[in-house]
Amino acid sequence: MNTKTEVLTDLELSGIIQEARWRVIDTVASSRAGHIGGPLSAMDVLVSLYFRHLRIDPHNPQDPDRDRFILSKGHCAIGLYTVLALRGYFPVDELASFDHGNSRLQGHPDMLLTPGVDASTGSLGQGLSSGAGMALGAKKLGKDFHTWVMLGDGEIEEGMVWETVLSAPRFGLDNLTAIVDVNGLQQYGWPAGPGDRFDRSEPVGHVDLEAVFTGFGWNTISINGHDLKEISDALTFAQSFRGVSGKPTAIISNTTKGFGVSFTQGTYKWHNGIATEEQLRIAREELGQNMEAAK
Ligand SMILES: Cc1ncc(C[n+]2csc(CCOP(=O)(O)OP(=O)(O)O)c2C)c(N)n1
Repeated sequence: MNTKTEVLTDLELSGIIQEARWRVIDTVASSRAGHIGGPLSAMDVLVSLYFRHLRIDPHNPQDPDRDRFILSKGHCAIGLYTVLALRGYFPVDELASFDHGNSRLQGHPDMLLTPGVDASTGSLGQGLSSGAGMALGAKKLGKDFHTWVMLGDGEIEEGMVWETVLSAPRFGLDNLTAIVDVNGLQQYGWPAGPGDRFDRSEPVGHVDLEAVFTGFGWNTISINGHDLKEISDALTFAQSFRGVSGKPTAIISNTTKGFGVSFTQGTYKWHNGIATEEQLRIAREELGQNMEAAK
């Protein structure tokens, strides 16, 4: 397998991340569908994974020895598709077909359609157990690949997540890493309690996820999910545990929803949304995209 990944500087990686953020906003606007806030909060980690850490070959997406990646928060599909396209799994122009009826790029990832998608997701809460199954399969088959799963902090309210958090250490899955994208906001803010469903922009109470995962028997690392060095160190750390620690690893990635663009960041209102022409202009400028090349 060609696992060779070009060595990119942080500056080069930042350039890819900026372009990816722009393409998410632009694609969602032209397709008039998709999500913005979650893909943008996760983008630094997604690009770091695909351009620095995953052992993959975009020309051979079904290689049995490849690392696996599951985007458990499947509504952020446009973020994953953008990174897959930029990494060479399919032409970047194909992003324009996002969420069209006959497209390979559906609103939620479909492993049977899209090169590079390892699991179909979208019903929140299921990706970690699929990942644990893949990691267990690797152990049973004596394979050396690593399985990575990205979850949303809203998503982890689903009970099935915790069944896997409880059981993965028992199976010694040190080849499994869960990355929780903690952007502090869900679809309509943060649920506040009975009868209080919408328009909550602040989390209620604080869950110490580092203590919780550690208590369940995981290696746990907390990072700023927009800091390339912290991301890189955490992903390297997680990889280094494989075959050694006997424990799965959780990366608590603290991020800002909609990160990188002034009008999307820090608000649940851009969980999804269609940018106007004026907002597209602002986003393009703030993300440093060449005005001519971008349109
Ligand atoms: C089982 C299930 N329930 C509800 C939804 C609808 N839904 C889509 S996104 C979302 C909020 C998710 O929040 P979070 O996991 O924090 O994602 P992010 O903020 O990163 O977009 C919800 C409730 C779903 N996709 N699946």
